[in-house]
This record gives sequence, structure tokens and C-alpha cells, in this order.
Amino acid sequence: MRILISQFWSAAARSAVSRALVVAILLGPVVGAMLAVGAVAAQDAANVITIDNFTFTPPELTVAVGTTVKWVNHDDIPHLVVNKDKAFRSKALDTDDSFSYTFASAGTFDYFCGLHPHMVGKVIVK
Ligand SMILES: [Cu+2]
Repeated sequence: MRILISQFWSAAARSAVSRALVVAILLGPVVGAMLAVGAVAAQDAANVITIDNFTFTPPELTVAVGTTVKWVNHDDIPHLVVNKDKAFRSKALDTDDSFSYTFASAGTFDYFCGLHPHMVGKVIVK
């Protein structure tokens, strides 16, 4: 096996082109995995509501039934996420804390901040 590998490498070393090819083959799965992780992160980002400067962004989010929505507080003061109809209620979220809720049924879910009720948002589940 060791001989096979060294033969492989000495053959690959003959030209920069084949070296590059070997690197590409070896890195392929790594790059693929990174792209896959990036895709998942992008998908998750679509279901994230950020709290910044006393504002929920986006103020209205439409998702499919079964989607988990995550709220992240970027303010340096605490906020809460409270559903008007009591389907969900977070604890006080400090800076960079998050709260997630999975919407198991369709409907319109109005919510507000339990500490600052003028902060409002809406999740529409279809
Ligand atoms: Cu608040």
C-alpha cells in the first residue's frame, strides 16, 4: 500500500497539472461539504428574525408548516418574544441570545416584546 501511494505521488509530482488535479480530487469532498454547510446556513438564515434597535426584522415572515423560526437579539438590552395568543413565549433574551419555535400548524401568529409591547411582528404559517 505504501509503495502504491509513493508511486502515485511520484507520478503525480511529474507535472504541476497532475499535482493540481490530485489536490482538486482530495479537496473535492471538503469543498463539497463546505458548500453543503453554507447552503444549510443560508436556508436557516431565511427563518431567522433578528431583533435590532427595538425592531423585529423582518416584521412579517411567511413560512411553511413545520418550520422552526429563530429570533436572535442583537440589542444590548433584553427583549422577549411573546405570542399574542400564548402559543409561545420566550424567556428574556440577553444580547445574542436566541429563541426558537416550531410552527406545527397553519395560522397567523402575531407577537410582541413582553418588555416593550410597541415592538410587534408577525409569522404567517401556510
Ligand atoms: Cu423588547
